[in-house]
Amino acid sequence: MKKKALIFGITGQDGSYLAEYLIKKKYQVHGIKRRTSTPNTSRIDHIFDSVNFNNKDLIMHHGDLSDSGSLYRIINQINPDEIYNLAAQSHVKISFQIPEYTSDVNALGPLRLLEIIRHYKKKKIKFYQASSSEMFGKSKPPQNEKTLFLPRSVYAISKVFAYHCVVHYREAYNLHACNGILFNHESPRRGVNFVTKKIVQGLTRIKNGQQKTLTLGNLYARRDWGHAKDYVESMWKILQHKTADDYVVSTNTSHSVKDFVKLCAKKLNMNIIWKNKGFKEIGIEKNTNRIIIKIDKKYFRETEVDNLIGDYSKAKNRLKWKPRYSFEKLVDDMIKNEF
Ligand code: NAP
Ligand code: G4F
Repeated sequence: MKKKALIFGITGQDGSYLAEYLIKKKYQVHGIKRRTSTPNTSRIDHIFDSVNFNNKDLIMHHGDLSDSGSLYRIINQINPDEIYNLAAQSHVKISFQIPEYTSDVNALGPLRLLEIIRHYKKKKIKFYQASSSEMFGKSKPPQNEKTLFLPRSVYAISKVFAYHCVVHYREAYNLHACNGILFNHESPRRGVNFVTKKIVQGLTRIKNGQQKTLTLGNLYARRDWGHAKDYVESMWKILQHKTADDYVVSTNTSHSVKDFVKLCAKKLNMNIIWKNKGFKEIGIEKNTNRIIIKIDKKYFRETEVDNLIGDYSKAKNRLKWKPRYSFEKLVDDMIKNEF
């Protein structure tokens, strides 16, 4: 009999890659879709029959992390072996605008799932929680599993709450519950309001004459960027280990937002000359002498996470996991998809 995996957040970047990965591993995959006024399944339409709402490998259900009844009904109906909770209000900047909603979904959502699993009688369900490097916040890099959480946004605070719930339910009720503390990971399927996708899409459009300027926020924040395809493999590996535990998943390198812009521009044969400082900083394209990069303070956060570099030694040693995509290969893959 096929193992059953239930993915919350299947319509998102990671959920879509994880669904593909688990289908290849011969799982029967179940996914949760929240109600939307227009279809939100574009990332999984190639593996999902949207007319019949399922196919034999991928079965979709309507549900919402803020609705306990739907979570209980779905888990009981499916009787899954593994649950991956990737669902979240995942945008850090937006969590400054909708803090209560962010907390409800990101903090109470996983708590609701853990409570249902705790009382579940049919089998021992393995649970994966999408924790985040944002939890480290102000802690100096490199960050590992022992680094102090010093969160800088309600998004990060909500993830810290969920992280501790996972550890608590593991210790108090012997649940096989694990945290993957994933550093930033991107792909062609990344949401358009995250900085990497915004840069790749913006510069490609400028190159093609479809857009004049790309307006960004803090160019000097540094992130440890990996590829989502590599990172979903770590999620599965985390749940297969006989001992439930928490793991950092990262590349152990960091680049600034400006580095990302420069590399992307170089790959598109655009030569940028930088002028001025602070909010007045601009990027001018040498060939056309036009300003193509501008800064707007509306894209800055009230509190920023300056530098993230993950030390993934534990995942490497125990799970035999390591990233395959370099920073450069990631940028190549994202650009390729724009043409
Ligand atoms: P994403 O593309 O924004 O996907 C989020 C998913 O959650 C979507 O499927 C979304 O559904 C769903 N969702 C949102 N609110 C929901 C609710 N109330 N009930 C049910 N589903 C809901 O995010 P991602 O980049 O794939 O990230 C996956 C998870 O990893 C998130 O929890 C994120 O916080 C975490 N994480 C991400 C990164 C990263 O760099 N990507 C790093 C560390 C941790 P819709 O499609 O309907 O919006
Ligand atoms: O792409 P971002 O919005 O990602 P951020 O805030 O690091 O969060 C992502 O990674 C987390 C893991 O550490 C996840 F938990 C979270 O769910 C999400 O996937 O911003 C990256 C950096 C920030 O420092 C931001 O200030 O880019 C800077 N930035 C500069 N200009 C911008 C922009 N960010 C966005 N979104 N848009 C800009 O125009």
